[in-house]
Amino acid sequence: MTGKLTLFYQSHSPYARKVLVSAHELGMLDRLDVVHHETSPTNRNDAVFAQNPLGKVPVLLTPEAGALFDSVVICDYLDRLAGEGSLIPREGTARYQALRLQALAQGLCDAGIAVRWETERRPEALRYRPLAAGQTSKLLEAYDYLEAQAELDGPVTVGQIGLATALAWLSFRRLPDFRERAPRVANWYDRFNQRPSMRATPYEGETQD
Ligand SMILES: N[C@@H](CCC(=O)N[C@@H](CS)C(=O)NCC(=O)O)C(=O)O
Repeated sequence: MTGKLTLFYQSHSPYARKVLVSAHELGMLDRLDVVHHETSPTNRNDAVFAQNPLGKVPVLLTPEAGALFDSVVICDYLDRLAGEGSLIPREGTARYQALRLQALAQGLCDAGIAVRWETERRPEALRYRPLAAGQTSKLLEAYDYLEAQAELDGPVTVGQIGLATALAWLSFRRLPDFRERAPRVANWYDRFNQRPSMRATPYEGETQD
């Protein structure tokens, strides 16, 4: 297949950046038309809803499978299209390590977004502190888990990309820092962050609720 693929992207979305970094790592950047879209559950984007009933980015418009979402599915699609299964190992323990790490990275972003609702995005009178505290504890537990258990060396996987783009986003949004709590992870992140795929895709912009 040689046609272009359209990616509904957002320059401050960790999920969208995971997709773009994956495309970069797979050498597929020239296959993508990247179109920026602002999204928020309080600020409807009709063009995004037309492709994804959840109204979220990223979305990838493909010729044969229609509009694909979410980022997990899109990364799988790109990895298969590239043909080598390099970001998502096809078999064995390596496959499940990569997928588990991706799941953890998704959870970091989900929890981070939830914290931001309770600390910044929701009107002040509606913020609920116990929820912010509960979501923050997920971030901290995840940092401890990563520091103690994550296998971060070896070939680049979708799990590593997800983690790096999640950690970068948590820093970008000044959410609880991982550096002191997880110095081994921070060390890995600093090295990963130097990859051309990361350097080419910095976060910018504010959420428009
Ligand atoms: N699980 C989804 C999450 C996507 C997501 O939450 N995207 C945010 C941008 S960071 C969004 O579009 N939010 C709009 C909304 O929640 O309505 C994925 O991995 O792609």
